[in-house]
Amino acid sequence: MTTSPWTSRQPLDSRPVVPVEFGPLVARRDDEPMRRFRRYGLGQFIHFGLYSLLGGEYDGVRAPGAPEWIRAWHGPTAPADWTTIYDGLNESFDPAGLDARVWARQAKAMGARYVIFTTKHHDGFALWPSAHSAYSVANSPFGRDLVGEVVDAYTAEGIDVFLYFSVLDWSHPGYSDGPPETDRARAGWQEFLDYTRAQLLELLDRYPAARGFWFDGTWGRAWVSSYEFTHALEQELRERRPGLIIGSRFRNDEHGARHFDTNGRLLGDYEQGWERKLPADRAMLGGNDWDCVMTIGPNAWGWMRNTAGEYQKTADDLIELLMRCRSMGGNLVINFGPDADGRMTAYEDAVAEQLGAWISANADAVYDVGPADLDASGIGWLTASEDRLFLTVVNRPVNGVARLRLPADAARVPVSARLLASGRPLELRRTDLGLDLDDAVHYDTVLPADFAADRAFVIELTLGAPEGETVKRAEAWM
Ligand code: FHN
Repeated sequence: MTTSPWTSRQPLDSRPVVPVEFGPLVARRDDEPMRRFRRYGLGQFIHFGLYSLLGGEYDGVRAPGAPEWIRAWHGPTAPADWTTIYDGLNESFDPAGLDARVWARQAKAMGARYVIFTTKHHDGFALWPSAHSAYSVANSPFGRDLVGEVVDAYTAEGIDVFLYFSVLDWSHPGYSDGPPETDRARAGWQEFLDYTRAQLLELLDRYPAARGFWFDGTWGRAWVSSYEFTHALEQELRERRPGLIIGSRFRNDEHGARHFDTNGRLLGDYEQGWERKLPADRAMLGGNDWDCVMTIGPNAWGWMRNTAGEYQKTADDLIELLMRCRSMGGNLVINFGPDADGRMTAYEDAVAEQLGAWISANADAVYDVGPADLDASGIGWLTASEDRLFLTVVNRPVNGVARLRLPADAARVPVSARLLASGRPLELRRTDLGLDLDDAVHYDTVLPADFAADRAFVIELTLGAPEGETVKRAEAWM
């Protein structure tokens, strides 16, 4: 196992096993919710909250950093009394164009099978009328239960809902980054823990259709040192909602190891650290489930009014990322940041439409598939189902021949090929290059010269028993 980019975990067998009392509560699950998770393929992330009213700027001045972090704005460009101004935004929170059913219909057409929705981001503003905080939609002109509307609208479209919840909470006086050192701070921290637990149980009870929690903001040292509490709370959440899915960000062990315990075991149902990055290969994943959450711009999760100078990923970029994730058994979750009115941006609308068109034409390569573990020689990304291989071509070979390398003794090999979107049959050749010491055989799919494509396309290869064998000639003496 190779190490992950965000942890210092070592290959399991190179270190002595350390006693861990607050390690994983679950081993790799194979129940229906997790099997469903593996089939999702594409997800949608939505970042929406008070920060969406601002779009990353105030009074025409652009704040540095990500727009959803704007409350943390400080330094010479920050407006005077900035946090007070920000914290009062609930009084004008009333996104006039917000209709969760429009979001959900768009997500459905795009091909998303799950959504992760920000119930509460770092600012602490709850998008449901929480009984445990005055800082919520209940105290805004909007007044509606936005979390409930999202859960209902997406569930009605057959899209599973995961509740994003930030533990880091700037609105709670007891929240602290470092471990509390005075009696007063300890009491405040305990209040914060009670409040966090109460809100999580409240979310579970209010929204029985939600499939899981997507935790964030769990890096603070006080939270890390509260491992007994988080261990018990994870257990409580799982007991309260059997089948609930919890990612690896929620908690750490008693040695401070996050995502993975000190012995390298995953702390949750799936690996949740792949934020705006992808594993280089499948070996890095150590067999764990995972998803990758990705922004369309470089690093803005909330709406950004002015994106000048910031590259926005195209539908082509996102299709390639999606199929790269799928080729390694993961899901891609694309982030959307609705604007101050609660509407997706024109760019997001366009990307969603283009993705939807591509995915609906190539659905078999996207959803109920796993990795193929074959070398696609840089042509693209491979996914596999029971009896088919799907090669998503992103780099069309100049000679028009898409070559796949298989072990010479493979029990199942491609026996026919066609273009997935149109069904057009393609010529398939078995090619033995006759290289000395080569233990591979190649299957070449010939792309017709008259086949034009301006976007990635998928070659579907049906698998069957190999026919015929390479003639073995005597090797020359050397
Ligand atoms: O700080 C947040 C950020 O604003 C955003 O919510 C992302 C989404 O994965 N998570 C945090 C950083 O890990």
